[in-house]
Amino acid sequence: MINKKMEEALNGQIREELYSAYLYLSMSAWFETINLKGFANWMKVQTQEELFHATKIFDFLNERQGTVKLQQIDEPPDKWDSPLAAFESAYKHEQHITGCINDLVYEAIEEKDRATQVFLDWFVNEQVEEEASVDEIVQQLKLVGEKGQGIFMINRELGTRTFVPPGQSEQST
Ligand code: OFO
Repeated sequence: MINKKMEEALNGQIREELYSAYLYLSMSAWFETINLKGFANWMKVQTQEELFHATKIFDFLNERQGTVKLQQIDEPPDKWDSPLAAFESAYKHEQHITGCINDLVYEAIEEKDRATQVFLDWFVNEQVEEEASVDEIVQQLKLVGEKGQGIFMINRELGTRTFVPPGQSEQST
């Protein structure tokens, strides 16, 4: 059975993951308003990834006879200055999430909760992918600049992304 301190920390992480989903869904909506449907698609798939992360912790807490307590989720921003600004902000957010996961690992070590440590390994690896996939798009956007054909090429490529539950197949980005 999971202890109360760890349970509380994991419930906090469910909120973080649901906020990530909310943030990327908001970015998807914004990309729709500027007619970059490929970017909007990428963000919608990212939303599904985040819901998967939240649900994975939800299931783990239940499995460890913990209690899931869903918390209030903040309202995300609803516009950005440019596609690059949105992806830079997504990258910053992923770095924040990596920090949250690392803090959870340190807490699990402190609590001598070996099962949670092993569980969190998946998230540690996932964050490496999360940061890398967002950074790749940031770099592409910097390369092509804010306007012109380059943006539409990236838009086309991002439009092909589909949701594959993490760990079940190849990278979905
Ligand atoms: Fe984007 O990795 Fe979860 O939050």
